Amino acid sequence: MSVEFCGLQLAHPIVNGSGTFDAIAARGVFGEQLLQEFPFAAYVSKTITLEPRAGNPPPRLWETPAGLINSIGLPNKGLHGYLLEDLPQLAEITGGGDGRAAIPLITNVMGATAEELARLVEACDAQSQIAAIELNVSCPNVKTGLDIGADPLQLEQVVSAVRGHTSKPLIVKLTPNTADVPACALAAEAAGADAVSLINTLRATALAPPAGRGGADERRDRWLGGGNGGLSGPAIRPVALAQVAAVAARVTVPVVGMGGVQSAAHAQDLLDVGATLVAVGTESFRDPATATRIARELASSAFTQPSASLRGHSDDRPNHRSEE
Ligand code: RRO
Repeated sequence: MSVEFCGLQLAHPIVNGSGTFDAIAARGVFGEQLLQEFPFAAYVSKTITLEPRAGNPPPRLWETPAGLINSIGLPNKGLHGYLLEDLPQLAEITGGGDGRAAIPLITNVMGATAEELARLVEACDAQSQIAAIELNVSCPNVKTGLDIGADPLQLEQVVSAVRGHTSKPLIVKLTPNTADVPACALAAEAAGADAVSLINTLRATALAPPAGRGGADERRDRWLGGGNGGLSGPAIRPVALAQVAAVAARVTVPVVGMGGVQSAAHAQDLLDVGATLVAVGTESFRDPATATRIARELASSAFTQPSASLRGHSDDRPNHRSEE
């Protein structure tokens, strides 16, 4: 069941979505049991930025009937704090030893400019405990205000600018909030990305309950302190499946698929449309052992690597597009 991903040998194809499993907090709760039975075949850190960030004001979460809107706002200790405080702990958790295999550690970074991202990537490249780097390109460009990853041209420029700063595998986490996700995936690949991951959360919002003042002109406030947020969970699974299928049909680099995965069948769907790895996200908040269960179920079922014919078997192939 082991899987090769960007030169890394993984025990199985299930990883975590960045920011959805705090391994340091989990170790505090589950102790050594977490190390003995780590749920993921590779561990992706939450997003770090150059400078520390406090994150968005509360409320940060809103539950929907089949999902979760978050507006966390990437609170983090900044690069220096991550390297000094978190990385040694994460390296201990994922480092193996005592009969345990090492779990590759992937650090997720975000910057508002190519220069910021290049500094983050270079700093991660110097750390032997970090196996790979994931670029979160959902950040608004400081000049245009548009998400860096939403525009293929801008994405290609940014990935090209950081590519030379690391020899480690570079994964580009694509945004789903754009017109042509496969075009963005192709741009990332052309600029030297070793893999792409998708989907991040879908832009969403929620209104606060009416204050009860009444009247047709009552202005409802946004519920989330940050205004808008991102929707995850089962509600987005069909969207994720469509976007992963569309991207996997176009790129040659491996694809990490995610979005609403709760079961081995959901993971298998993403593998069947061409994902090499599958990430579990929101479901880990409900049950932190979800990934362990899914990996076991996949191992005990007729799990197979997706065949080349399946990868190409999509209505998203270029020659199936109506405009071509
Ligand atoms: O921190 C967040 O609010 C956040 C990030 Br960086 C992200 O990439 N996706 C998301 O849903 N929330």
